[in-house]
Amino acid sequence: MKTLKESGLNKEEMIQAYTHILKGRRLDERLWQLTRIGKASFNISGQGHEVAQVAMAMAFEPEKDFFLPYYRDMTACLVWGMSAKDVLLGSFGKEADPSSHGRQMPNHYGSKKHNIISHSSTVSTQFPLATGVAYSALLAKKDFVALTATGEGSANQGEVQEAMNFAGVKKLPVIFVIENNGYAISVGIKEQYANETMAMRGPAYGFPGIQVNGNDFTETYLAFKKVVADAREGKGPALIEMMVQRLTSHSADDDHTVYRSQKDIENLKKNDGLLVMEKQLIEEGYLTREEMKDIDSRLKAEINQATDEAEAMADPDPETILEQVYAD
Ligand SMILES: Cc1ncc(C[n+]2csc(CCOP(=O)(O)OP(=O)(O)O)c2C)c(N)n1
Ligand SMILES: [Mg+2]
Repeated sequence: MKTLKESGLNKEEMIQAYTHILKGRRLDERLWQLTRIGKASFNISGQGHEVAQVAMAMAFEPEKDFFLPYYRDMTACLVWGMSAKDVLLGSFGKEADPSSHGRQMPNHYGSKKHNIISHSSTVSTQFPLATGVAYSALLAKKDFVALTATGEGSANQGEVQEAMNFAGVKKLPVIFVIENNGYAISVGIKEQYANETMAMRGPAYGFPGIQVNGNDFTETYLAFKKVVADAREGKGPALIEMMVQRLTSHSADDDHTVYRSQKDIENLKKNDGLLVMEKQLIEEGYLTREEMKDIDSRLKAEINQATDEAEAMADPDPETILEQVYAD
């Protein structure tokens, strides 16, 4: 593992990174609770992906770069500018939900204001869109970069290969990410792909493919810093495979104890990226346990308030159901 200091981030930025990671975890726990008390229809968690997602997103410039996330990317969307309330509005299906005005399922994050382009439930369809966004940067001679992510199972969809191939041919400023958590719902990686790593598919399309330990904040952050700088300079795309863990069931609608042993689940929890990061922060003198507790209390209060505010907002009017869905 690399030290946090090696990231080159200053103390304030590192505490900001930790705050995003913890906020992602606490907000996801709230979304999960809402499904259990029947107030939200669905949730799909990024628990175990948060460290990697924050390291990834912090390497971009959200004011000008575009993010085309997948359903587990809530924590990265927080770094990109979405608020806890924005996320909660989507889970409650409210008219003010910035992702789809309550028309889409929860967790299909989007925000016009924050350059986040919402995706379809058909996995990986965001990949060709990201290639298109990057192509527009080239045609308009702008220096923004597109970022898109998907899971390792979904990376086997045909359009992922098409998107990466075209981006390679045109040397487009797009970073493709595979968040490899070892499972596609209940299917393990041995049944998903035969190549040794997912990262090795990058060179097959003519650009770098890098595998990182997603629990290693610095390794992940530095890998992204390099490929984002290269993409901005016109050197073309990159593929980054982040090795992460899915600490929960696939979604609120399945039970992973049916296809994972109790021992496997316990081992995952022991290697939880949040705990790894907390240990590093203490050892390297960024934060004390007390200071972490204060941040946690502040985040819990913020999320409680955001929950109350979002819940009190108006539901969509059934008469307007086709608005916000189709272009006029
Ligand atoms: C084209 C398509 N096939 C199947 C599904 C159903 N589905 C949704 S998520 C998922 C598993 C995806 O696994 P992975 O890509 O590894 O991502 P993870 O959920 O593990 O992050 C499947 C099969 C879908 N939404 N779209
Ligand atoms: Mg997976």
